[in-house]
Amino acid sequence: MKKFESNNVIIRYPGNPVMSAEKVPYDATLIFNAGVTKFNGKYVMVFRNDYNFEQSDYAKGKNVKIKTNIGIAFSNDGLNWDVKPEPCQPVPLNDEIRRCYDPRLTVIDGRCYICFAVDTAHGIRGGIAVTDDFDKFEILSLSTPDNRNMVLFPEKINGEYLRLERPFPVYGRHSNESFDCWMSYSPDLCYWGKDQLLLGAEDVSFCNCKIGPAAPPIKTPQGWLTTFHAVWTHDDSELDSWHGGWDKEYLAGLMLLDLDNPNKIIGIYQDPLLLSETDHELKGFRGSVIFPGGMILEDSGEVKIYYGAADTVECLATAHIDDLIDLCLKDA
Ligand code: BMA
Repeated sequence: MKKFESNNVIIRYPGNPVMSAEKVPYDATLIFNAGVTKFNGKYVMVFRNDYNFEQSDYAKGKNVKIKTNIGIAFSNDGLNWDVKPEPCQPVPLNDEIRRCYDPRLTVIDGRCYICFAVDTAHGIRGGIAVTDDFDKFEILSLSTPDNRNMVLFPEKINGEYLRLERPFPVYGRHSNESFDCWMSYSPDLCYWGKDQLLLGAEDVSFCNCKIGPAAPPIKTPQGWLTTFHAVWTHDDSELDSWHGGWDKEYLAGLMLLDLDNPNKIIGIYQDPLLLSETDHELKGFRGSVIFPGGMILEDSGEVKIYYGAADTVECLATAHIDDLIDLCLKDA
């Protein structure tokens, strides 16, 4: 891969990470890949917590059994967070549904929708639930395997709900992990169809593996602005990790979709928007992983981008909305 740098319109929050295991009042090891939104006047963060192990277990050769739950935090400023004393479980776990992770939040018409992945006995499924209080969740849909990284648009477009998603067609693509960004439509958030390819992995210069959605899109007068994740596999070198053998760098890309027809990409920034450069990003459970899960447009024009770093902590970077749009349109 050509040598890239995060674009200089991006400013990392000096107080990073905004969320980490130390701030969580229950068993917690890795806090990452959070969904973040504004709901009822507060910032809400719903994060993935992998626990029941620690870094030294790998050095000791212990049989690591990772458990996962979903934590919730609230904030008045998007920077300082109060974590709810107990984690939650948006989907009841059982012999079939074994783990829920990577939550993403979208507020539509005053209700908060949460997309998530679940590991099941029969494959990875993407789900959507709705909540009004982050206590009770109503499951609206669970896809067939294998699909995940679902994110919802914050309003109906031409009378339909839309989501971005990432199926993993292991038999149909030319390599084992060449996966793309798709979209589908729904009249009611339960039934999904009219599936369309949005962006192929081969069209992203900083990807030699797979891509998929990242944070849910935000609306701007110029179009739907959205991040995506892209993976570059380093066949020639190993990246920092707790478990060894890690070679996948996760980078964040940026694109702008047509307001009325989001299946049309108006502009895509040709370089990565954000890639691992700080210690929080380069070193951890899986170093060099950046995974945006929440993007908030403030009235000032500031965009807050929340991203999981090294599958270990949750970080924040900001940029001005006009600069982000310019990046998408400069090569259009
Ligand atoms: C993916 C998911 C993400 C994670 C990434 C890097 O397959 O598990 O949650 O951030 O790998 O480990």
